[in-house]
Amino acid sequence: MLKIIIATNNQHKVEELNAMLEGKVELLSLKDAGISVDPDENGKTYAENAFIKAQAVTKFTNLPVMSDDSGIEIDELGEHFPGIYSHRFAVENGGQEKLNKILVSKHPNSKARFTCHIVLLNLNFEGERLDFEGIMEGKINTKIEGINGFGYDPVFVPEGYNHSVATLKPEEKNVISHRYNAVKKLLNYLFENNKI
Ligand code: ITT
Repeated sequence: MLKIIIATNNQHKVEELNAMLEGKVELLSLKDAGISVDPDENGKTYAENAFIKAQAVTKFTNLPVMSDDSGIEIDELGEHFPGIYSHRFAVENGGQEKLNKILVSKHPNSKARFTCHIVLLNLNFEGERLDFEGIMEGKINTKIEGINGFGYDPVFVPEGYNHSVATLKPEEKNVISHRYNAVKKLLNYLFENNKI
């Protein structure tokens, strides 16, 4: 089975990606591969940051490496914001739980979207780069809701739904999420190129 190292320190991402790729790709976490890196994500786009994270890991392995850079954009906060700063924005606002409370009280119903950008390096040859992006549209909730998922999930209501992502079971989130929409493109590519 095709082996790919996933260059993330976020265990939630590893679990979601594993569930989506199960049986098709053997995903190795940094921990599985015994690699420890925390590169400076100083890019200006999801794509740049995803490349920085994957590139940092290629130094330690000959296996293909994939990374996921993701974030939420909340229209009432400005264009593409917090976007690539989603993690930092939570830290600067006293942590994710505190920020989620602020968001539902100050920006209920604001249009919002999640984006996930996946970069896959060294699949067929050294230096090869492949990019896949997925989006999930929705809005900010009027209240904190649900305990599943992570990050902004308790405050994000996907288009066509009445409740937050955190109220969905993993198997329900994993067929509508921004991450799934990116992984779907990755899987199509791997299938069409006889890799899986
Ligand atoms: P790595 O860089 O090690 O992959 P990270 O958590 O720092 O881990 P990002 O830089 O991509 O990852 O930051 C993405 C942030 O956006 C993340 O911390 C979450 O707060 C949020 N986020 C991304 N995907 C999400 C999802 O599916 N549900 C809820 N929040 C999400």
